[in-house]
Amino acid sequence: MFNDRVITLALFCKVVDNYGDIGICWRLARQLQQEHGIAVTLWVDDLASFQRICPDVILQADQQQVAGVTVRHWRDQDGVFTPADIADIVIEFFAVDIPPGYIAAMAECAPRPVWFNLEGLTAEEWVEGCHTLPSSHPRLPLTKHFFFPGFTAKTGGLLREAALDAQRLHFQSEPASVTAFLAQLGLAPAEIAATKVSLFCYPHAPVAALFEAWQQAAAPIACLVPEGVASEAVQAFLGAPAVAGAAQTRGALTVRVLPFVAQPDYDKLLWACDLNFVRGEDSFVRAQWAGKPFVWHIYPQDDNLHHKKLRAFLGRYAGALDALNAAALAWNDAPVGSAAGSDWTALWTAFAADMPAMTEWAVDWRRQMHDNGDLSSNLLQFASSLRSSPGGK
Ligand code: TRH
Repeated sequence: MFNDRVITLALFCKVVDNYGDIGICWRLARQLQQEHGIAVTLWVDDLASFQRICPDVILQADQQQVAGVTVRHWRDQDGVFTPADIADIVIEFFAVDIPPGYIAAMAECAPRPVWFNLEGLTAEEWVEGCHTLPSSHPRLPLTKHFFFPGFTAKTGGLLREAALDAQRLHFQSEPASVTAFLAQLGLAPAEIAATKVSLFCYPHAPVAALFEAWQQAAAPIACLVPEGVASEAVQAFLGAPAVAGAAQTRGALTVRVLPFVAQPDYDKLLWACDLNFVRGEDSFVRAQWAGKPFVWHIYPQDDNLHHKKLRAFLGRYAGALDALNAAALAWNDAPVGSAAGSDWTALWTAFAADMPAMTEWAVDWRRQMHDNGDLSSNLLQFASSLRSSPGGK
């Protein structure tokens, strides 16, 4: 237990590849502060990337308050810390190396802080066996616990704010607000009436081939691409720079470049679209809470390890949805073995026909994920159990 005082928590996040991982850490930090009243300090090494998803961030500040969270610019591994500087709960995201001085001060605390390595999301089965396992520090009297997000009750679940469902239902129940939101992003009435697809992926996705297929589609498609995403293919399609506001129609397809919006508006975009292409971890999870069909572009890893993770997820999610399975594999350049291969015209024809079934399943899946609780609450519950156990003092 934490003696009924305000709990302090430090979350260490290193940005990968421009802004990878800050999306998750920022969401987690805000939720811990807003819903659980925790005094959160988010240590982040790259403020410019952070500013992209949270425009309030000031680039020059070593320390600042953003939405109730203390943000510290994590410049290097130096720094001298005393036990008074150490939070009750310390989270390293994705096994980042916390500054040695901070760890040394952790060992001097009484009681010692609860220390987590919060891992990346994967649907692989081994996760259930490793979730919450302890790992002793080789030299210091400290124990770190692994905490895995995941898709089953034997994992930490997925990040989800308590008010998310209500916000989505409210937004979707007022068609006029949906139309106003899309119009404010620049969509023309014909695009609002079309099948709307948001597109967020890594640069190597086969976007040009997909655009080619969509031009031949049976019904109009409006593809909404945030600025900076798939720029090369988008620019080629537009025949002009891929800047926010640019749009072009060819055949059945209109491609429109949107401004890169702040996180809450990105949710609205997912809720307003009929289909979402998402990537990495946070947008992937948000698409699941949206309860709409989605295609996941997984972050590439050495030795195609990501294909294994992709298949593990599709094994849980795609079930009998063959068209979704085939499109997701082709989108990630994973060996397919189906007749369609990566013929996007064939893939899209099958996909479009299956969209009603996918939509139904997406809602069912969302309910199942709900039943696992939410990651922040699960993590705090576990932290509290560690504090109150005899070995946790
Ligand atoms: O940033 P990502 O590419 O994240 C990834 C994953 O964490 C991956 O596992 C990791 O290893 C890799 O980084 C390095 O994609 P992700 O997780 O979807 O985060 C993107 C964030 O951007 C998400 O919080 C949604 C947000 N976003 C906006 O706020 N506005 C937008 O317009 C768009 C397109 C996204």
